[in-house]
Amino acid sequence: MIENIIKTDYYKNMGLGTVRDKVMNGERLSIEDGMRLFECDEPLAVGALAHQMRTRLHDDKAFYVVNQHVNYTNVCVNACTFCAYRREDDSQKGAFVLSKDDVLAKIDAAGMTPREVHIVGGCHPGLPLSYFEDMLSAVRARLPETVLKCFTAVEIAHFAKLEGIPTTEVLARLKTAGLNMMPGGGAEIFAPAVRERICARKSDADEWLRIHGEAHALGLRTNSTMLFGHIESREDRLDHLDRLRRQQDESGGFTCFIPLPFLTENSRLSIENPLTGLEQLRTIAVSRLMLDNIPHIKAYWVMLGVKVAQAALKFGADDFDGTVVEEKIGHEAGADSAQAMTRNELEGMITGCGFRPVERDSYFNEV
Ligand code: V47
Ligand code: SF4
Repeated sequence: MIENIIKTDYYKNMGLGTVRDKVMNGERLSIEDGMRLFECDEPLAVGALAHQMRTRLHDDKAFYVVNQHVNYTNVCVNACTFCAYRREDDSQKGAFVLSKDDVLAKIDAAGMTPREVHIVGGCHPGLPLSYFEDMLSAVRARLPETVLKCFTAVEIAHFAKLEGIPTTEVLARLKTAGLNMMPGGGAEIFAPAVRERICARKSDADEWLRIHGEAHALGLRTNSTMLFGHIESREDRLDHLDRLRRQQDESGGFTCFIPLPFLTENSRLSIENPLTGLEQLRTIAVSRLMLDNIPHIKAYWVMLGVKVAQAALKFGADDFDGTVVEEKIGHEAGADSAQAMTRNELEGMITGCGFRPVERDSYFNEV
């Protein structure tokens, strides 16, 4: 069916004939091609091209993982204007810092053996690197087979600054303590003028990308993200995707890309035009088409909501993320999705829109 749609002169008539041919031949799209896709009057045409590419890569599979998220603190020195999760200091209402035992208790309370534990938090001013090494060693002892996907590049930069050591040393020490992989958070939008207004204090694009390159050189795979639908332009999104693609050409360790739509509740960042569902889907499709060297696109149901995440599987995404267990960052910002999903629920969501559910590990090996 999809073959019939994209065989027609339809694309030529919309000025997308060359873009269509490049996608069909597996050639790289330019930033100008990306802009044509953003400006095309028909989002379904863009979605069909992205669907063609995801089908070529992954057939009718839609991946999911049995995982658990743990947030160790919400106290953060960075004060990003979009963030509803952050607290100023330990005394502010709702502030928390988990001890190593608290983290273990959350893992025990979930009552399962996750294939992946995703641990991230704010950039707390008083937690030494040894706190994170102890936490990782303890979780590793409790879950010997689980992939520990922890700490964004922004946190790694923060630990290095507090300790007065290079980020490569932080990564090496955390790897020794049990770290297997890094999540993709903190990338936001790379364009400096936007970064200045949404997350002025934290790592800039060069630092974020450099740390991912360092992790890749150490044999740690990482993920990547983009926070969109706030004050950035479509040009900024394409610049972001292009920078990720160039980093991947150099260091090759990105496993997946996660487009995160901005959720507005409890945020200090006010925006004029809230994202439509269609613009979310179009951005996911353009991401699939631009990122020809990143194998997977995650439809993160927590931030997108289950229904948009399901539709995203037809707009280039191939992964539904996971069981999650407890989520704070999106829910503080008004996410109306559940906190957790069971394996059966995830499989039902996937089969419900015509895809084949495939359980995976963090590296996308089928299990
Ligand atoms: O870096 C913060 C984003 C990210 C808001 O690597 C917001 O597998 C929307 O990176 N509206 C953290 N987004 C989440 C993240 C992630 C999630 C799931 C899987 C993986 C992975 C990574 O959440 C932050 C920021 O970009 N965020 N506030 C908000 N109001
Ligand atoms: Fe801190 Fe992350 Fe929130 Fe920024 S997004 S204020 S770095 S917790």
